Amino acid sequence: TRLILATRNNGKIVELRAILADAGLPHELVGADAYPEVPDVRETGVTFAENALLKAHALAKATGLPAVADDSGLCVDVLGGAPGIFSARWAGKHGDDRANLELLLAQLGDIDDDRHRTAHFACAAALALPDGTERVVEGQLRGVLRHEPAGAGGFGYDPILQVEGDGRTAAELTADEKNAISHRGKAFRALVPVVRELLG
Ligand code: ITT
Ligand code: NA
Repeated sequence: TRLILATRNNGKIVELRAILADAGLPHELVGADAYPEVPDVRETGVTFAENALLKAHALAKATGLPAVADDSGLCVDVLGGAPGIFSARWAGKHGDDRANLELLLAQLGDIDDDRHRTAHFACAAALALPDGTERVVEGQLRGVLRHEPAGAGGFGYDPILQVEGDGRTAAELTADEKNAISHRGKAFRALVPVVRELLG
């Protein structure tokens, strides 16, 4: 059966296909771009979980098919958890990854002590069925924010998050290495048994 990936972020789609395939999920995965007539939902939630559920329900309701969604972001401790749910448009324009991370580095500019540059990526993975059934689980990846971007892999803020317990940024990991430890890998691997239980 078909499972909709309720996202238009290509970086996420690439990772989700690999994570869900590696977890042995047998479903045919179709991105939201296959349903251009379905309008993007307004992300009015105040948590990652609420926004992930909004996105999953919108696609499930509109298509009559089960849908999974990802809401994610970077939470910086010294900024009280910001950018958080506003990560995709921190510098103003939605999805401008380069501007977003440059602004964040500028905001942390004069903080030299790594103990004050701690942060984590967070991901909420939601499943919604057309009948309104819903489940949501979360994952995190902790690290320290570098002063300069490094690495060409991944997307978003990956070049500036140095992964805890590893010397490298998330953008310096291979795709498989990132998925094995990432917020998204953790959340969606936790969602897989739920998908199996509800969809068979
Ligand atoms: P959809 O709503 O269509 O899924 P989006 O990009 O708008 O796409 P979000 O609202 O969840 O999705 O915003 C996620 C942002 O958080 C993303 O644009 C990145 O800036 C950041 N982010 C999320 N996961 C990340 C990761 O694994 N590595 C680096 N940055 C990440
Ligand atoms: Na969001």
